[in-house]
Amino acid sequence: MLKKILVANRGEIAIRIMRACREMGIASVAVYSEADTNALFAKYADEAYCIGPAPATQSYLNMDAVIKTAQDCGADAIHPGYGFLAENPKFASSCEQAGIKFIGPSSRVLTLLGDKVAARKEMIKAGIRVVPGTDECVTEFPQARALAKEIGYPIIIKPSGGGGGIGMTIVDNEADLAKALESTQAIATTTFGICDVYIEKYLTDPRHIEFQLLGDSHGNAIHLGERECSIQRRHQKLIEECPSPAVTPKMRYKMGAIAANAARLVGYEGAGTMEFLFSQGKFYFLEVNARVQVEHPVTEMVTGVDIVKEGIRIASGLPLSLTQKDIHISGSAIECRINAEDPVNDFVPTPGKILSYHAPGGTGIRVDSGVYSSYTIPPFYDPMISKLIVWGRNRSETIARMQRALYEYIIIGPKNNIPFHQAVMENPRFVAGDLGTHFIEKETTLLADMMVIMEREIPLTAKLRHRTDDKKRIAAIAAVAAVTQRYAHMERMNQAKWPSQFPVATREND
Ligand code: MV4
Repeated sequence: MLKKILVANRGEIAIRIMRACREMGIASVAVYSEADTNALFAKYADEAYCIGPAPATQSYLNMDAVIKTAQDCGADAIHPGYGFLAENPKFASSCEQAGIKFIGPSSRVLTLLGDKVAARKEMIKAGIRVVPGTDECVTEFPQARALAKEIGYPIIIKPSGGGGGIGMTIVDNEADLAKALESTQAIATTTFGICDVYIEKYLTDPRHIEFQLLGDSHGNAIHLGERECSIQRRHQKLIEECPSPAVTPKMRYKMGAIAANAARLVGYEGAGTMEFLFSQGKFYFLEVNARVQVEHPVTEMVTGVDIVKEGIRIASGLPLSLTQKDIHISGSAIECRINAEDPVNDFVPTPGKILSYHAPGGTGIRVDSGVYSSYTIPPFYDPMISKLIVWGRNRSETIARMQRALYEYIIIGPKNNIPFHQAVMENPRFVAGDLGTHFIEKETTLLADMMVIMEREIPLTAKLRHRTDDKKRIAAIAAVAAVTQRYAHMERMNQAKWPSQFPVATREND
């Protein structure tokens, strides 16, 4: 088993990984930027080292600094979490060369899956249905015109070096094709350093469904069911759930086996996800996310499997602790990403100081976060405050419980998207499980619904104002302190005794 893991990430996922380390008796090391000196993850770790200034390019993305820190402190592995260096084949191979275990797939597999055209070909070989489209990347206009005509409009042009939706262009007709091809190639070059693009048939408002996979170094691979991630905005997922309301046990059994088989074929090691578009009862392969994902907890809640621990076991060279037969889906789980962003002002990020904080609790609640009361959310990184994950025996119990948890959640300071989540949890289409990737654009009443919800009942936050309003609390403490000091002084002077009726500042008089 690995003995000491350096976590090359920040925030809630860094803590998530260190929690797994602690349960497994593995020492944890944090690396942090100058902006994260007071972050919870840097305190939670057994050791913590500052590796550079706030911008990620000078800290969390600095491969040499991360690897050197691991060598200096004697870590035998690096866990990359998600984002930053997680799917970087160059980083994985640098770790391999430095004799440090990269917790995730090999650099060979990362290279293969990072090239979306190559990944498509590999999945076709494994017998997986892909969206109708091109087998090779497209460079010249005449070639693109012929292929688009064959596929049929609308089509979508995607950068081969990308993924996650960045730089994709939808084209409705041949007249727009030349310009779209040129601009997508330009974006691909500037964003990913590779000008290669490919063309797919554009599916209108499909569902986004992904399978959680685990593969080990002994040739075993299993799936942990699917997640539905259709509620997203500008390629940012906001709500995820497991299982998908659209997937039957039979479909899960069949598609899961196909996905796990493909993972086995490519020699996939660690935790990963296979993304599909789901349209008219059919799955179409999109891409593989070769990392642990933000939304992995919903799968953990319904399967009971600790995905991060399994990833660490796999990286230690151990076989999976489970077979496919051990995996059972029990109940339903939903995750709401609680972000520091203003939902009534086009979701602009609102980093800043958390003046008061109280997370929900009780049956079926899990909160993964990296914040605390008085912590300042820095403006340099993504503005996620926490992930609120709720489990229930069935989807309606989960929704009711999520509504209850959102009611309990108190975050004073930065504006946040809790009202947005409250509006979605009451939305009839959401409650019916009628989801699609264009859900937020189509549900045009969400903004007005938020306003109604914010006015409707006195929130717990308001009822607890005397506890959560910093100015009021400080005034109350100051009043008590002033009186205490005065009597202490009088006692010292032996001029007075403590009165039996001690004057206490009340809630109303401060
Ligand atoms: C698509 C698609 C429709 N048809 N591919 C977005 C995330 C990335 N993993 C793949 N994405 C999509 N791929 C085909 N063939 C729709 C999306 C998509 C999307 C695309 C462009 C702009 C916004 C989008 C929002 C959700 C899904």
